[in-house]
Amino acid sequence: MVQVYWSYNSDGYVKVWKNGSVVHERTGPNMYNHPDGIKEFKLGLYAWNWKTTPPSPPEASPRVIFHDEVRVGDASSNYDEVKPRGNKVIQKEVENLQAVTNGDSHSVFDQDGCSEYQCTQFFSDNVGDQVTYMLNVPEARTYKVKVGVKKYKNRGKFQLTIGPDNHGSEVDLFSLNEEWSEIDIGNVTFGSAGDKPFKFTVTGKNVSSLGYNLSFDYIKLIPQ
Ligand SMILES: [Ca+2]
Ligand SMILES: [Ca+2]
Repeated sequence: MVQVYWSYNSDGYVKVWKNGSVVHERTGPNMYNHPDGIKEFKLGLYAWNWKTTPPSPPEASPRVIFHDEVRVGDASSNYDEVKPRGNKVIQKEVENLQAVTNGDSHSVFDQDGCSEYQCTQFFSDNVGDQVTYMLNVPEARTYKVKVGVKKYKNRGKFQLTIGPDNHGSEVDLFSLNEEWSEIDIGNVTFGSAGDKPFKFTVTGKNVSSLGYNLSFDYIKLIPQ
C-alpha cells in the first residue's frame, strides 16, 4: 500500500506499507511546482524511449506487468479502506457464537456429522420464536452467506434477518432422516466491520414435522 502526501514543498512524503507496517518512507517534494498542480497516480510500464524513439516503438524485449485490486483513497481515507483484502473464506462454528433467544432453551450437542463435531439446537416451539447469534464480520464488503444446518423430523422453518433486513427465503429444516445441508442465503453487503446479529425467526413448520426446533452448524462468509 502506498500513502502519499503530494507537495512540492518539504512536507511531501511517500510511505510504502506492507502487511500493516511502513517498510519504506521518503519525505520532501514529490511533485512539480506547477500552477495546475500535477497530482497524478499512474499504474503502468515505464518505457519512455518506446514513445520518443522514432519509429515508435523501437525494438524492445517484451515487458509484462500485473495489477490486482487497485483502490485509490483520498485525504479522508484510512488504512482499512484501501488495504489488500484477500479472498479467504471465513467459517464460524455456530456452537462458538454467543446466542440469545426469546426465552426458549438453546444448547450445543456433539455429533460426528457436525463441522468441528458440534451443532446447536434451538428448542423453539412456535412461530415467532427467535435465536440470534452474534457474528464478527471482519471487513466492510459483500459476502455470499451460507448457513450449515442439521435437518430432522422435528424441525421448523426459519427466516434469517441480518441487521434490519431479511436475507434469503424461508428455509424448511424438516427431513425424515438426519441430514446436514448448506443453505445459500445469497449476497449480503456489510457497511461496516464488527459484530452483526444473525437472527433466525421460526416462520412455521412442514405439515409432516413433529415440531418447530432449529439446528445450526456453521455460518460461512465467502468474499465476493
Ligand atoms: Ca417458544
Ligand atoms: Ca459446528
